[in-house]
Amino acid sequence: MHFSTVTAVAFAVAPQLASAHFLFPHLMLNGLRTGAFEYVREHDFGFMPHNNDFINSQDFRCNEGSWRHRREPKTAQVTAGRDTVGFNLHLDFGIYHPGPVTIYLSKAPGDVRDYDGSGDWFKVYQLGTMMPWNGTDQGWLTRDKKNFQFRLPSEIPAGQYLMRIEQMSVHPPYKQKEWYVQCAHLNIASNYNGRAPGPTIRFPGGYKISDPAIQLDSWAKPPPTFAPMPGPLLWPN
Ligand SMILES: *[C@@H]1O[C@H](CO)[C@@H](O)[C@H](O)[C@H]1NC(C)=O
Ligand SMILES: [Cu+2]
Repeated sequence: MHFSTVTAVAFAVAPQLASAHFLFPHLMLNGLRTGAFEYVREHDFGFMPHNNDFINSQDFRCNEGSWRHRREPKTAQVTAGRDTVGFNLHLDFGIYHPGPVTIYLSKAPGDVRDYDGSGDWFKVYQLGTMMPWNGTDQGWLTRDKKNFQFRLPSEIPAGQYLMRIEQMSVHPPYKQKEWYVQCAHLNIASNYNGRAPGPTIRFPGGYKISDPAIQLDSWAKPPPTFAPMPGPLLWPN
């Protein structure tokens, strides 16, 4: 499904859906929004959310159908310690969904266009709630944001990488969540040759339903006052 088809259907069928759900087709590169799917691997799930079963699927890496789109995007040339990267939502919408946004990197054995994301992932970005947090949707720093950017750390070995963004929406009842993931293609120039980035996890397997982040109950009374982040510690740590 191509971007134009997705948006055309969204507007024709249910305009509110286009703003209620989302995808991340734009790589952000030094503050500039690149074209839709120019550097981002498309998938066949459009802007629709997955439920909690998704964390146990191989599609949790880069979303359903992304493998067959792997040769479509370009690979962005970037430099560790210098360039800022990230993702922007489709149509420049804000995310309108409370919940953490995390970004991971995984080094391809060779050409990232042939990499399925089955290797190790380390986390380089996360955004959660204000501290302290009063438990409301308004307290999420991710809410209403449309792009998520960070400076690439210097401590990344040179090579080609999948960069994966994930949002876990916490608004469904109790401990149910909605999941959104998308991957971009990076070729990272770097002089770093220190210890390997970590801690690392794999997808699936790296997340469990029992993880504190997923156990967050946004419908609890009284409301929660702390929202643990999904996944391991940030690199560098
Ligand atoms: C919770 O915090 C947010 C952000 O500061 C604020 O907008 C909202 O009014 C607060 N809500 C309550 C019920 O305290
Ligand atoms: Cu939703």
